[in-house]
Parts: sequence; C-alpha cells; structure tokens
Amino acid sequence: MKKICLAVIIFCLGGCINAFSEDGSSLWLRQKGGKNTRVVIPFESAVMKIARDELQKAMKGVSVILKYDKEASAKEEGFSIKYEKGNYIVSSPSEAGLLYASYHLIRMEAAGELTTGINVKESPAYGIRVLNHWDNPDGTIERGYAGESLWQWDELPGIRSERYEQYARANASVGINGTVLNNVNASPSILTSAYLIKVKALADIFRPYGIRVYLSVNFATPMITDNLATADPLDNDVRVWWKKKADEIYSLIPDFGGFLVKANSEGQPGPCDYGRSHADGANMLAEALQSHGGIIMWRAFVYSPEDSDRAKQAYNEFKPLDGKFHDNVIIQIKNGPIDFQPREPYSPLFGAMHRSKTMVEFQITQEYLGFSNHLVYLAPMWKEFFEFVPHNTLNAIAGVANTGTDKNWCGHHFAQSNWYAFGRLAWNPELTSEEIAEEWLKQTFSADNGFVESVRDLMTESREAAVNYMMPLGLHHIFAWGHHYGPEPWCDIDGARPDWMPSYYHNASEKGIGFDRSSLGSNAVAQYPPELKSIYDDLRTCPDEYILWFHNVPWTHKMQSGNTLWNELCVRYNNGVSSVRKFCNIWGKQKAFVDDERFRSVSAKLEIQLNDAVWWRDACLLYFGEFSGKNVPSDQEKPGYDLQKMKDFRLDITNFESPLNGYFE
Ligand code: GCW
Repeated sequence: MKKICLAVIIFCLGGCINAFSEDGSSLWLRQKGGKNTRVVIPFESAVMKIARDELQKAMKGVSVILKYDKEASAKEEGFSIKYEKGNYIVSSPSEAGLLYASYHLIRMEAAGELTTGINVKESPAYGIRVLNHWDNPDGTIERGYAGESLWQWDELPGIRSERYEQYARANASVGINGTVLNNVNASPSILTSAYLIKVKALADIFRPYGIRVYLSVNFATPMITDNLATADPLDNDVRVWWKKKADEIYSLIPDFGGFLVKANSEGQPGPCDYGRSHADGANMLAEALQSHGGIIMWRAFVYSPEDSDRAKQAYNEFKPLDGKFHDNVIIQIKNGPIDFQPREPYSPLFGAMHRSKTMVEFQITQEYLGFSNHLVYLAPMWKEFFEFVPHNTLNAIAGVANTGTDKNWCGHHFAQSNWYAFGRLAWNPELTSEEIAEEWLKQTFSADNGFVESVRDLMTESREAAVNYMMPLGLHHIFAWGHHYGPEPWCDIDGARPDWMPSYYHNASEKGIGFDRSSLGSNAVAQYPPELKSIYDDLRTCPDEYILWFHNVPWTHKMQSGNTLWNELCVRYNNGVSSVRKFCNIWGKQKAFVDDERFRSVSAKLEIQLNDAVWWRDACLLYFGEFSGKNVPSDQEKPGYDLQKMKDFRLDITNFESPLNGYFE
C-alpha cells in the first residue's frame, strides 16, 4: 500500500512538473533554488551586489569569497576559482572578472561539475565581445525574427523596461561585454541630443553588468542633422563636427565603446562618395574618439553590382589599405566572403590584413537559416570558421543579435542556444560545440543524461542538416526575392541587380551547375593562401562541401562519394529531410524532461521545419532537374510537389507560422 502511494505521489509530482509551463523568458538562468549560501564581497558596489545576489539566488549551501586581486589574472576580466578550507575562493583584478566568475560557478553547479577539487583559471580570448543589434528607432528590427526591438525609444529615458536589466544580466552571464544598440543601416537621428540621453539611460543600466554601449553611425550624419555642406572626411568642418559629437557623447557616457560603421555598402553613404578611401573615413572617426578611448569598428561588407564576382570585392577593396588604419580601428569582416550563407568558405580577407586589426562578424539571427522557425544550432558553423582562421589572429568578435520582445527573447526556444553559444565562444573559442550544447541544455531544460545526450546530438547535427536541405555542396544564395526564407532558384526579376538573383550564384545550365571561381573562372581562389588555393582550384581535390562554390561542375562529374553530381545532390537534399524527420522523432521522446509549453512550442516549430525542408528539396531538385535532364535516382525519395505551383507561390512573410502546409496541394 505504502509503495503504491509513493508511486502515485511521484507520478503526480512528475505530472505536475511537466504540466508546469515555462515561457522561456528566464533563458538559461532558471536556477532559483539558492539556499544558505554565504558570500563575502571585497567591497560594496553595484557590481558586487549583483554578484552576491546571483550567487545567493542560485547556489546551495556553499561559502564563496570574492577577492579583488591584481595578480589573479593577466587580463582585466580574467579570474581564478579554487576551493580552500570550506570556501570557494574567487579572485580577479576587476569587478567584471568577479561577476563573470560568479556566473561561472553558477554554471558549473547547474551542470553538476562543481567539486571541491575545482581549480579554474579563465580569461577571455577577446577584450571586445559585442552584440550588433540591427534595430531601428521605429522599433522594427532588420532581419529580426523575435518580435520588436527591445529598446523602447519613445519611453526612454523616463520609463525603463525591466527587460533592459534582464538583457544585461543574460549577456554578462555568458561574458558578452558590449552592445551596438542600433542597425548598421543607421538612422542619423541616433546621434541627436534627444536620442543620446536615451542611450545614456541604457548605458547606465548595462554598466554594472560590465557592458559598454556602442552605436552604429551614418557617415552623412553631419549633413543630415546639422546641414553641413559635405561629409567629406578630409573637410575641416566635418572633422570638427565629429569631434564635438564625440565630446558630447562622452560627457554623457564616459565609458562609451565607440562606433560601428557600414559605409559605401548597399546604398549607405561613405568616404568613397568624396573620392576618399575607407581608411580616410575610418581614421577621421577614430581621431574623434581617440582621446576618449573609443574605437571604430569599420565593416568590410562591400560589393558593387558592376563587379563580376561579389565574393572577391571586400578583399580587392580592403587589402590595398592594409596598414593604413589607425590603431583604434578594427576592420569588421563577415565570416564568409558573401553573406552569412548556410555554408561559405571563410573570407580570405582574414589573414590578408597583417598590419591592421580585424574582427569577425557572425550572424546569430537566422536570416538565411529558417528565421526563428528552424532549429539550427550555430556553434558548429562558427567552430568551422575557427578551423581556418586561428582565433588568436583576431582582435575582437561580434555577433548580429537574435533578440526581440518575444517572451522567450529569440522566437525559437533553441535560438537561445545561439545567443548563449556566441557568448561562450567569444570568451573561449576552444570550447567544443558539444560542450556548449550540453551546458546550455542542462541549464535551460534538464540535466538528465539521456535527454542531454540525445538533444545535444540533435543540436550538433542541425547545421549540417540545414545546409543539406537548403544549399548543399557549396550552393549559395538561392533564396526567394524579398525575403531570405524559402527557395526560389528560378527567381528572375526584371531590372533587379544581377548579384541579387539566384542564377548569378548557381549558374545552372544543361552542362552543369555552380560558380566558377577557379583560375579559369573569376579566380577568387587566388585570394586564398597557396596551399588552400591549389586544393580549391582543382575540381578533383576541392572538398565536396565547397565544390559548387568554386566550380561550375558537369552533372555527370564523379564526386568523392562515387556518385555523379546529380545523384549526390539528390542524396544530400534527401539527407537533409531525413535529418529533420529524425529530429522530430528525437524531440518527440523528450516529453518527460520538458515542461508542456516549451515542449509543444518546439514540436510545432520542428513540424514547420520539416515542411520547409521538403519544400526546399522539392523546389531545388525539380528546378535543377530541368537542367540536368535527369530523374531522382530510384533509391531516393521523389519530390511530391509540383514545380509550377511552387513557382506561383508567394510567401506572406508577415504571417508565416506554417508557410507550406497545404499551399501547393
Ligand atoms: O545580408 C545583408 C542583409 C541586410 C544587412 C546587410 C549588412 C543590415 O540582408 O539586411 O543590412 O547584409 O550586413 O549590412
């Protein structure tokens, strides 16, 4: 009888726990069961108060002593943790370091890794670890898929949403120490005095969490807001204007980080409008900020419609300027040479700018990876980049944020893992994708071994799955016009920029498919170091994953797998679909470990992802099949949709909860 009662109680408890709903708003910071924890802080301050509160909220029955110690780490934000005589001793030369160490302890406890044998020494790989928000003053977010901007500009500085502090806390917990508040397609109004007092309000909230504020600036701001006749970086009035603006900013925000600039790119103004170089423009701004300790992050994302190969242009334009930038300028380069595609080779500009500071820009928001509908864990993609670009050759790191006003911050519960992984990799690029996935899962959902292992594997496979069902074998940019969600390899808009059309990239014909960037084609391969150049240049040695990036390949070409190109394409697309089917299956078995609300939400999104994977596969195989003249091999699943119907379909991106269901039936 007793046994039965116990079983009933356990069952009920289990039931209640699972039925209990979580909306995801607590992110990975869900630990609330802190008890009997003693925390000694070296002095009272806003930062130390946060550290103490966090430890007391999350840790159970331990004693932690935070020590301010100049010798504890060579880097300001570094720290050490050890265990001595019943106390965890945490030391750092900075308050920020002590805060990071506190979050480290909390993370270790949540992951079940905290032992008295602890001996941790940590310091960040980069001093600047920033999020880039593509947020506009009107509350919209360019390429944002999780609601509106977090910044309520019309309410600031008077009303301060609770979310600002929660945002800062989440960032600090993973070591992010900077935020660029506004879109690189920057509204000049951000630099007006009316906005700067709002920016100051945010900076004041973020400061105790170790987060500095930066702004994106429009290069023509002096003309637009103050009627100057020019924005020429060599014009004296222009230089004086920027200096005064810098003084104004620093009088409000003494630790202001600096400017991020998109110039002469996709219609933005810049120094080239006046016959000046990117270096002239960047240096002028750098001089304005220099005495205040500010920096310029100058983007290398440039391409003009005239050039024959977009992939070559950033290199061609920036390489000759190497060594000409001031010390407080960092060239911010996207990881790949085109634009955040599901897979790109690394941008050859890395490693080509030996005498300049460089930083990588990753995209956390899933502009080209299924928005916040698809579960795509991005750490493997970023790790792949670091295989080619040693992390210690970079000076800083940026990630385009995926946050918004959605309750769960990122739209998809699993998109939170990308925010988390960006922070963790920015701190330590040597962590593995698996390690990061595991610690995130344990904190966000459950520490159950079976759950963690299955879902970790699902996560680490998800990026390759997306590459397979969207753009395998080096295909790129075959998205629909007007949005970057679904497939439209056939898209051809009269009068549009040719380099915004899919056919520019896939070049499909009866002969074959792919972009010839070999030495017989655009010769983009020549921008890579000689060892890589020779591998990529030769069709026989070019890795399958980049083959259609670097070559226009005959349909009958024998791939490394032994399949012909056409057959291999069919296999890859089908593998992508099978992987997502598997993900649905794996997730379906995790009900016992996840609260109902999040379980259902993820299940529903996986269903959308599966529909979309089929949509991608069918659209691409049916369309490219018209060129190859071949059928899908008999051992592969055949497309079920009708090509013409898919061509006629227009996705309403304002309402695409389940874009595909039933549309082509
Ligand atoms: O990929 C393109 C995006 C634009 C973006 C641009 C950039 C902010 O589609 O939305 O603009 O890149 O990175 O500047």
